[in-house]
Amino acid sequence: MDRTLIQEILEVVEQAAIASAELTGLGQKDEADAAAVEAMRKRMGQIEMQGRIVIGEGERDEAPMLYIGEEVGSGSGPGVDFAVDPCEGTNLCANNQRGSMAVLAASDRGGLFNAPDFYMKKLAAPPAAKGKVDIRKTATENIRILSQCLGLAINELTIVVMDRARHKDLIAEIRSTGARVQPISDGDVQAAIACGFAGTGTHCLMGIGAAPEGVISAAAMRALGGHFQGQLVYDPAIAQTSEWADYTKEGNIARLNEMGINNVDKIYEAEELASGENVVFAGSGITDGLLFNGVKFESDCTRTSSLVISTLDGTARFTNTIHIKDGAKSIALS
Ligand code: VTB
Repeated sequence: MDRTLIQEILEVVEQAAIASAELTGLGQKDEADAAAVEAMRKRMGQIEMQGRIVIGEGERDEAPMLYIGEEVGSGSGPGVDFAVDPCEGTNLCANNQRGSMAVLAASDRGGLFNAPDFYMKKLAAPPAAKGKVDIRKTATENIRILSQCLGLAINELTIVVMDRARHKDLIAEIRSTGARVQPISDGDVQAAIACGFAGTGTHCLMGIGAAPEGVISAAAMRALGGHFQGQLVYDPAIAQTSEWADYTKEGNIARLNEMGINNVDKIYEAEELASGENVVFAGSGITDGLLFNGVKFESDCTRTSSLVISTLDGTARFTNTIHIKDGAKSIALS
């Protein structure tokens, strides 16, 4: 991977965000996802690389495009692995709510964990708390550590947790410490990355979300120097999801073993989930969010707001792009 790739990767997420944003608020989550997938794949095809999807829209028989194992790019050039979520927060997009974005992580060959389509317990925190908070500790202990590391009183801390039945006890425990809980309906990638920046008002992400999204969050946090740990969740009694109504704990363990994951309780550090020599995260807002705005359609242009975090040059670049329409007559600065 080299630095020229960063610009192309930015354009990939911008195009996906624009395609999804055409459908914000229309209640069409699958269509919004499909539009983002198609735009992402098309732009990736123009990049000189031997790209490969390691986390995508599903297995080959479930997804027509950006399926796991799909080769993307021109077919010559550097080998690059991608974890993609072309429309992260499809419900947020369909309902025109905050926090939907087009995201991907990229790395050298073999540099991203091939996460199974399972759940993952996650802990994200700012760089100052990296290696100090620990997913093995209780929420109460981690909140005390966070308070010390950040120099903030416990009641000044905001902990984001996905609003799910499985988190009832976790939310009660966090509140019992005096810290504030911010429940979110979807979009734990944005919440995790927001912990990496001071001033977002988000100090920690706790709880269980999806594993593939965990790898994308981990890539961003590794490049930022923030804290991220994940542990796969295979017990339906813990995940409490209707999607696992017919699954058993034993059956899930067997599925993980078949995928080559034998230590099913392993705790993964950010550096293991995104282990490549170089790691790039790119995200572009579909709807407005904590990190950047969503796509704005204007008569003479379309505006996108994005973030690329890269270990290649040690940068987090916030970018506002004006996509000029043919015959444009007047484009405001912002
Ligand atoms: C999780 C979360 C994502 O969808 O995948 C969630 O990581 C789905 O969780 O950010 P449930 O199965 O519990 O509903 C998102 O919120 C959006 O893709």
